[in-house]
Amino acid sequence: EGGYEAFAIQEKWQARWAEADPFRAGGQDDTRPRKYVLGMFPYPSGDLHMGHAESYAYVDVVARFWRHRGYNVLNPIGWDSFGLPAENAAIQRGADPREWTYANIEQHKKSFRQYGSSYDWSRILHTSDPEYYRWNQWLFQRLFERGLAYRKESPVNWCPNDQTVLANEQVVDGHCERCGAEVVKKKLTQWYFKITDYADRLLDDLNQLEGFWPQKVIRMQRNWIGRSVGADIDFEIEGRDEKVTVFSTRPDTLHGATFMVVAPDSDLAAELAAGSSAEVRMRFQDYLERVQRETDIERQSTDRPKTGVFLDRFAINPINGERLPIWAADYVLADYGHGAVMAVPAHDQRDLDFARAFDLPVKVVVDTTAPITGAIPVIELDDEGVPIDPGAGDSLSDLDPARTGVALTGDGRLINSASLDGLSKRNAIARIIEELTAAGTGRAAKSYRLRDWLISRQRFWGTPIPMIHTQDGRIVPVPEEQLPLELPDARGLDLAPKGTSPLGGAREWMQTVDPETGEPALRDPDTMDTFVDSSWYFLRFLAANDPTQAFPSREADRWAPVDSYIGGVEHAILHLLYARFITKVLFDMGLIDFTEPFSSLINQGMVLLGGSKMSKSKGNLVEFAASMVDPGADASRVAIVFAGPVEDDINWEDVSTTGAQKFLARAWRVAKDVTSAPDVVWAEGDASLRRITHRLLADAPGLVEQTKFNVVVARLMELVNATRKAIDTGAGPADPAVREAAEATAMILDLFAPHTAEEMWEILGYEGFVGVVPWRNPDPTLLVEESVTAVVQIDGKVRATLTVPARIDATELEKLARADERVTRSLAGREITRAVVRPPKVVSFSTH
Ligand code: ANZ
Repeated sequence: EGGYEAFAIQEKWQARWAEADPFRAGGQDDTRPRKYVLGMFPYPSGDLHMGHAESYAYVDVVARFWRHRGYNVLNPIGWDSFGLPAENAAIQRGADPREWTYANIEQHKKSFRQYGSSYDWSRILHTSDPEYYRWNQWLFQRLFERGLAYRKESPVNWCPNDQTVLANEQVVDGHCERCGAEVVKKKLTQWYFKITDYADRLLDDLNQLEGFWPQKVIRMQRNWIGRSVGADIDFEIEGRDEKVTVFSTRPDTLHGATFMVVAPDSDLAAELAAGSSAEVRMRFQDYLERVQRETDIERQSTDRPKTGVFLDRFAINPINGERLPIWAADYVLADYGHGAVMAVPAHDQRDLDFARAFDLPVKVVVDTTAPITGAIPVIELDDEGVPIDPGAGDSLSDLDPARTGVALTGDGRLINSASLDGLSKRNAIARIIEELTAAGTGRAAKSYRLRDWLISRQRFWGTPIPMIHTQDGRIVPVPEEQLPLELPDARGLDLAPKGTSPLGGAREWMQTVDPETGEPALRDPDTMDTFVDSSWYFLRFLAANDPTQAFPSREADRWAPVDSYIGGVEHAILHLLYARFITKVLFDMGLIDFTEPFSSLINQGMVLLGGSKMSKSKGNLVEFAASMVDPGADASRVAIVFAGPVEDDINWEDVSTTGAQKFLARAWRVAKDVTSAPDVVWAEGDASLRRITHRLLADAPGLVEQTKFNVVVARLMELVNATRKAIDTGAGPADPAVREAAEATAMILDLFAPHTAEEMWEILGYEGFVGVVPWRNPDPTLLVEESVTAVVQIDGKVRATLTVPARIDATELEKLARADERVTRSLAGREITRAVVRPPKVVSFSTH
């Protein structure tokens, strides 16, 4: 349609917003309730594309919505600007990572302004600014004081491509989360944050997020933390003073233990082998070398043949004094539990596979055919969904695991277990823990999959670790008045990855003094994982320019936690777990009064082109910046939001930007055509158009809160079409209902196409910004639904009639019918065996 100049409208309103700054969050004197809306901050790479456009469109929908609903909204933007891509790009170009980073940030800022995002631009932060990262250093030192930051030597994940260590969370299926290279193990001394101290709270507090975070993310975090509940049991070892402790989730099966297995790469295994014959030592060495070449994934895979070495050493079962041969085998991992297990082949599949491979005894101690009264039957399923628990009807002798090769993992009654005989699994676990505790040979225990967070990196472009290594071997914090400890100039430094931090090559920078003795000392050459930067940035926005503190607690109490956090599901564990951890630490320090950082989380799907995720490396990218010119910011946003539910992936090929352009032109034209004055009474005019307008005013808030943004756009399209019809063939352009519809359209359209909405608002005769006008309350008299009469039949006879809404659904109608007093009276206690429901008019119950 002629006349609608998308690009000119866009530029006009951006200039006005830049001048008036209408989206700055209200200060302390602002008495409106608050909402903190935040999009996961971008990494300043050079390839902003439609995937980013999607995420930031949703952020703006939510921020604008709460403003219309009368809230004081904080919606800030910043950049996660340390990290490897900048460093790698700089190495390729022989440039300074700083220059590459800040040039990209400038480009991003321009794009976000062109997109019409309603940010509070006064709070911008970049994590690579010394004003920001000095507070990372402050945080590190606080964790250090609390014993939550420590150094240890252990086998770590090493990315041979990026030449740096990685946290467990950054290893995906054995590969580097960032570059895809296969990760290897290397023994190194590194800095860790003690996230494992918080494992229980990180797990238990997920319950609070139930219903507010996507189920999938909650499940992934639960699995990642991986808490198992059971017992630690101490075994004496012949010829060794100290006992060996094993962790078991099935201490009830202790009588069925027939051997012990230790992780070949544990200190314990080496020690046990060392105390054995020369031949055993040799065989163990060979085996160990072989195991060290295996990945954790290989070791945990259940379908490969079991391997191991008998160490010719023996453990004593604390419950019955039996001698158990000790083996080293790769299916036991050194860093889980205690790196040793009591093997119960009858009831554990891995142990059974091993026992069958090496001809070790199998002793059944749980009769899984015995019924457990009062227990809810649990049917375990294998990967294909087939029940693995041998069903009732079989007798125990038919199920002998030694013969069938299938371990009996189900519930049942204990046998061959002395005092435990006859008990169910659950009761037997409780009893054995009591007995072991009384004897001092065991205790209730938990085990976690979660490991401490390895935070040091051997790369340049990150926060320097604020610690000093003294000549006499102490490690002490850089004195606080010397913070920020700034990065040295990158020029003249060799940034090429070589396995040690480039900062080590900055001779002068490395030299410092021991703050206690004044003797020469060295700095720590490593930098922090950038996930440290992003673990608390949402708090820095509360006073992004405050040089005196990381964040003011008073502002945190006012604004945080974040009400709506929006971003990609790729952060389900990494960033979101770290931010939750640091939040709890800050709570324990008394700096904030909440324990979860993000009250609700929205994960958007991906934007695909040619079936795969847009990316520069794949060359399938529609550039964010280019989309601002064609089809324009508003049309891009509308097309993306309309393309489907928030959490679904979008195929860019299926997205209709022309459809969005046409819709926006139609909406604009409606505003143009309105001929009544702004002071028209909102209570008159075409009743059917009014009903459509008011239904949308009533429904849109709920739809937005349920993130059904695409439905709101569809309903807006309906409203624009209905208004067009009223103008052309109905009440005409002067009808008050037409103005009312056009105004409501502008106000709601602001969530998706703010430039067009502002333009409409101006055309409709208003001065201020539509972006800040309060939501119009729907007129309840226009929302009354039509009602109809429904009949309820029982066994073919009409027993009751009900007055119900015309749009009632089957479930609701059946519920009303069942609850009706005449119906219950006619049933006289008989049971309904069949219900046929045809909304809105018929419910038919049968009782036989
Ligand atoms: C005896 C037993 C009998 C076990 C039985 C299971 C079933 P989750 O649930 O993953 O925590 N285990 C303990 N430490 C291990 C390690 N470092 N590497 C490999 N396996 C290890 O598993 C806990 C169970 O895994 C423990 O309970 C132990 O085997 C084994 F019928 O102890 B069980």
